[in-house]
Amino acid sequence: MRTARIARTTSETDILVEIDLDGTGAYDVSTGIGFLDHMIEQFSRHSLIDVTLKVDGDLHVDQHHTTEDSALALGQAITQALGDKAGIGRYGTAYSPMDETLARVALDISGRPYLVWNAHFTQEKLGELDTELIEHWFHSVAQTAGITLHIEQIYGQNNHHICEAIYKGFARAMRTAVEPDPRKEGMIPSTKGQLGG
Ligand SMILES: [Mn+2]
Repeated sequence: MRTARIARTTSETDILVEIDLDGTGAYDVSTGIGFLDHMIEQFSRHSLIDVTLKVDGDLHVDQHHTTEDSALALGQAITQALGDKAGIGRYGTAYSPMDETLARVALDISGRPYLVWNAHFTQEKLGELDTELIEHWFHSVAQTAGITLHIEQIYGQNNHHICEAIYKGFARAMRTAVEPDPRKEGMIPSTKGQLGG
């Protein structure tokens, strides 16, 4: 079973995350930030990874800890559920259109965390979410999931579309990367013999 459950409590946030990499895209997300919930729900639905994510964070301070820790915990769960990564596709790429916007996401579950971010928001907020935290969310998930993650907004104007196209592209690229490849039959997809970084 490629599942994981992480409970993580700090002085800033109290988090529970459960995932099933071989799910159906069923989700139960509540971070206290509506727009962030909407994005993580898109991630689940389009990756087919089941995601339960409950965050009780210090939103009276600001949204930083809640946003960051939701991504750190989700990434940690992905790492735990993948185990030794035997038999997975490892790489994923998606072009993600949404109305006037086109985003591209390319990733490698390499064990080497890296974020290349080439997207720009022209609004300070999407709903209640500070848009500067979106890049930070992807940086954080890349760190704990061990993903080399390249995200590009090729074009687009509407900030909601830009953000949603990126999350959906990330979801579809992750779906490809975590999917078992029957031709690999339990092989570690690296000539190094490991994908631990
Ligand atoms: Mn939307």
